[in-house]
Amino acid sequence: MKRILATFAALALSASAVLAHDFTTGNLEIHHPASKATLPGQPVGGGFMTITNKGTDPDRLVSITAPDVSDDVQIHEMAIENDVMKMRQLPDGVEIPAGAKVELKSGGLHVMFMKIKHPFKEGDSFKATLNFEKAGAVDVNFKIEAAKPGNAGGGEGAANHEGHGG
Ligand SMILES: [Cu+2]
Repeated sequence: MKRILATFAALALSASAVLAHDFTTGNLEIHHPASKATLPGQPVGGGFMTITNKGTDPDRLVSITAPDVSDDVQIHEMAIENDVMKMRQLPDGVEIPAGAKVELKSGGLHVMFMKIKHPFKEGDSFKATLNFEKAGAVDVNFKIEAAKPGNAGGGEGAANHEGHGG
């Protein structure tokens, strides 16, 4: 009986996960891939999401493709070097340790869509494929949100991206 109840709970959870804009593959759960509307002339767009690894083996987000919006999608991290906040590309991608939740967000790890083919407009969305070392390719949808959300730090992240010429 306990087992049946647990199954029902899992079903209910996965149903609500769909509404919350989540994508699942094997042991990986990709929560709410989102981008931000770009400012006029802004050549790059940021990408944010949370990846949870429910498995017992680590995996790795190796690369991302999104040919509708960019031919060069990179994985970046923000790091402080000599008191200056800098972005640097992670050519090997991001490790998703077993049991861990890895957050890609403003001011930290993030996806960068270089030389975007058209401006990102709030309310739009675009397709992308996340390529994991073990889980393989996962198709997701990035929702484009307002450029400056009400929370502190969001505007700062957008400003940092703006100055990111390559
Ligand atoms: Cu960046």
